[in-house]
Amino acid sequence: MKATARASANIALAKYWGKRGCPGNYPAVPSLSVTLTQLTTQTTVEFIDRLPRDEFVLNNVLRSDRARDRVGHLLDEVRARMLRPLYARVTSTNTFPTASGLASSASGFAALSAAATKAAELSWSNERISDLARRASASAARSIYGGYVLLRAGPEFGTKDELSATPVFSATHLPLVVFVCVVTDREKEIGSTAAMLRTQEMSPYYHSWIEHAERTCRQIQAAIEQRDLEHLAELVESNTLAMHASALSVGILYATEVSARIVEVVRRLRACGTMAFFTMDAGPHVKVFVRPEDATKVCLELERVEGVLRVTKAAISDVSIRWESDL
Ligand code: 2P0
Repeated sequence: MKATARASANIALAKYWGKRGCPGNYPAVPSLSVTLTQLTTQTTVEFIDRLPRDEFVLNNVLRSDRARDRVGHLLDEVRARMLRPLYARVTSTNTFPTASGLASSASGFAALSAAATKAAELSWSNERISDLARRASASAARSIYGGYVLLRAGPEFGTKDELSATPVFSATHLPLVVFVCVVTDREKEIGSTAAMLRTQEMSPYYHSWIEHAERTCRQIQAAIEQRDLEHLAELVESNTLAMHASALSVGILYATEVSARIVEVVRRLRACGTMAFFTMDAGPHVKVFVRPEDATKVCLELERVEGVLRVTKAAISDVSIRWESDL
């Protein structure tokens, strides 16, 4: 009753920001992401006889806080399907630093969902594992698959239906290099779950954001299909700026002056004919997408920006979940 799985982080080109009112963690908007090479979480789940409660060790630290409770809730869903439910020891390691500019909840809950269902000897499909991951953290549903991955919005009214992500294009359909520009080592002050809830409760722009997100996600998928990088660049930037504007309207400012400087560099590169575009998540770090042939030149420019601490390079991976036998 033990299994190990590894899952990759992802970055959304069309953002998930906002939840449906019904229980079950259904997103209010569709989102579309790319799965990244190298930046992974590896998780081992072992269901153990007579363990008095779930244990969660993250990056060699035993956790007894909200992180452990979130892991426990996901395990409860798995236990509900086990003939003999047991508590589990969960050991998880990120292959990227916690302050690397990438949230680890997507790869973390994806690896946990894969490892937990296998350890419980449930032969679940990827769709069902993706649905399980989504209930814990919606972006984790996308990290079950490689390439370009779509997660639809949840139904508007109460439901218990499955909602899983779907791979829509392979990495080779439109290969891009991603630079994660890390601008601070400080933990963010407000996490994405709390921030998106505050946005949906209080922002005067929330309904505009929902409309914009639905439209731009559709257009982003079409631009990827047509390999239309110019249009894709405009749409991805518009989508992330609208998400940040909705958060800003309730007093949440994630971008810093360093983020703004990176955005300026990306705009200058594009104005001078180098295809580059940016996106930002619930933090000040900026992710920059470029063609593989422009990667070296763009990396030098990004590393030179005042205040940038590190630039991590990744590509799009066609695989996300790897099992112990493949590691
Ligand atoms: C995304 N983010 O699409 C967006 C963009 C942050 C900004 O998905 O509440 O940790 O656990 O479902 O998945 C981060 O949100 O939120 C996120 P919950 P999650 O990548």
